Amino acid sequence: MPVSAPRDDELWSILERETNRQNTTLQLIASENFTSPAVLAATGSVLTNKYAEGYPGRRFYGGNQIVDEAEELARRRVRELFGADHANVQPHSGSNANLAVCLALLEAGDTLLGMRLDQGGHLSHGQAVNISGRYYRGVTYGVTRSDERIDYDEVRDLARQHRPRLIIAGATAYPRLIDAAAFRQIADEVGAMFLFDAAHYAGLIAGGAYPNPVPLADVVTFTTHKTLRGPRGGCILCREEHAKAIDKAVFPTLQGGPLEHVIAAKAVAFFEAAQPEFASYAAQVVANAEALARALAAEGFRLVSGGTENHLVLVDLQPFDAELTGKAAQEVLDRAGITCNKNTIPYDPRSPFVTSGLRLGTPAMTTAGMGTDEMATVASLLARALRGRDDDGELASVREEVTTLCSKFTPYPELAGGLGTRSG
Ligand code: DSN
Repeated sequence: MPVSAPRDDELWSILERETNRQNTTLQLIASENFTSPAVLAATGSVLTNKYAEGYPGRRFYGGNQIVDEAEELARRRVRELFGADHANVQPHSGSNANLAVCLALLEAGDTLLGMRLDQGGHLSHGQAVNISGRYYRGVTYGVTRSDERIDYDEVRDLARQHRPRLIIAGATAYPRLIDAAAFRQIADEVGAMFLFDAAHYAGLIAGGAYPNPVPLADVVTFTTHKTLRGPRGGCILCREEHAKAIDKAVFPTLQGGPLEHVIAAKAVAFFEAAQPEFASYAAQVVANAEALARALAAEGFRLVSGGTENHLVLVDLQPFDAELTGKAAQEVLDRAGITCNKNTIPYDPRSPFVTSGLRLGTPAMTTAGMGTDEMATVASLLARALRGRDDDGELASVREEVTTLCSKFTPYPELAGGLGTRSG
């Protein structure tokens, strides 16, 4: 009897409405993207049915000959893409990837040095509320008040003072390039290992639009769903000397059965990122961010660090409107069909739940086909919505223009008429 199930209209209507939301509103969240139909198909494939604890050729269940090929393909492709000695493609997320690195390289109580969360770092880089700051001793560095760029002198001073076992570079809301060579030098000086968390930059690195940290770092982690445009998940690249410890930390220490359907989709994304068109995409993501930055500045917004060198801009709302918080701006923009997230800015006077900033990224809009001309339109729509935030008519008018713009840049036109797979 073939596999079947009763119709689930309740869930499928949710999926259809979310597809419609993604097709008809502007996606400016810097860590989001639109995967290809091939990535979607692999994620929804029969590989979801297979248990495969272990690694290719060394599994704890039978029937893994074909799954092994998929995981091996993903490992080979990602090693080649970034020029890495070793790859582990099993982490379910970026946080898991970072925790696995800590489990592999540190003992409980060891010190790690990472970037402050409220200045652009990440929870998993040693924040007190995260396991990385509970099981390990997290020390944090930040950006200068003057130019809002990473304060490498502070990183060096803290490294000398605290002698961390691991130094972490990488950020979620930092619009500038990170100097991996400077981190390597500091790590060498104090005898620390160096982890570069490239979650936000992996696609830019693969496309040649951001310096590759792999030759400089002991370990590089990243998520596959941001600029890299793959399925939601994590990945670890490391030097051969750390390979065994990393693999053991991912399985069996941290995770159980790997998500082989997601690993297959990662293999698809690595293949796509190796194509020449992906280099054009990565360059366009950065060009679009620069264009968006210029247009926002012309609208009266202040940009943290004065601009951008990557895929995102961090907007300080205070000079635009001293009363406008990041939280209120995010809510207003949602009503206007513009999706983004509130974000603390360096030395933010407001709490992380309120904030004085917005983080805006170009990866998704660039995938949808938008260029620098559209970035000027996006900045103008965003400014209009925020200026007219108490005027329902103005918000409705912006929303209509957003819909018109998105109708020319629809990420999933083939899904616009419905998903078509709901019946059993
Ligand atoms: N949640 C991701 C981001 O938005 O940057 C980081 O994990």
